[in-house]
Amino acid sequence: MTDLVLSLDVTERASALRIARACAEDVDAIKVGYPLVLGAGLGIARDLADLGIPLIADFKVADIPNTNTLICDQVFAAGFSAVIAQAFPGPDSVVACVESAHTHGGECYVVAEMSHPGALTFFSEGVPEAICRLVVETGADGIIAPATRPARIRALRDLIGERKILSPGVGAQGGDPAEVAPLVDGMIVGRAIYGAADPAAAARVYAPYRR
Ligand code: O7E
Repeated sequence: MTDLVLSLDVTERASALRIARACAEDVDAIKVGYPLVLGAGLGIARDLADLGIPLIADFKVADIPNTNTLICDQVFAAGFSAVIAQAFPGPDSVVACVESAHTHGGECYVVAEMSHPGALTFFSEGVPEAICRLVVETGADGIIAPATRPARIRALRDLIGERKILSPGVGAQGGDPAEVAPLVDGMIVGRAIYGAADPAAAARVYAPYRR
């Protein structure tokens, strides 16, 4: 039904590699963000990519177009196959990420609405819908939408056509995989897997929802 994306938010290289190796058969991609890269260095991306699992760079890129290009080019040179960008800097900034991604044969996802309670302060009143329109206009590959609000995933799905939805918030944030899996292209799960005593067994809990 959906891909399982492991959000590998540990900060030590050895832990990251141990968990990734243990879960390699049971996840479809690994999302790496600031916690791991700041803790272990960007070289962790190459180590993880060598396991043969697609890597998503969660740097929520949000700068002027030139800087976005510089960031994304480094991301793809490091071994990632997708990058996540913020929409609020505007269409030219998103286009810079999309062009870098596509030049490198990768993908670019844009945050449409976040999963935590406070997200509704700014991701409200038509903003996620406007971001979805921007995603279509810029040729981005998909959006990030909240597993904590399945009704919002359904609403945003209608606006993005065939583009993909990756959805964080299953597990520790309370999102229900049975409800979310049929709605999205990838469920992003972090603490419920990497924080478990047996991460591989925790990842296999989601096996019934994987395509
Ligand atoms: O709650 P967890 O432990 O399952 O981790 C969820 C991960 O998804 C974590 O890295 C967090 O930073 C990220 N995330 C959200 O939880 N909510 C969002 O709205 C957006 C993200 C995110 O990763 O954005 C880009 C995909």
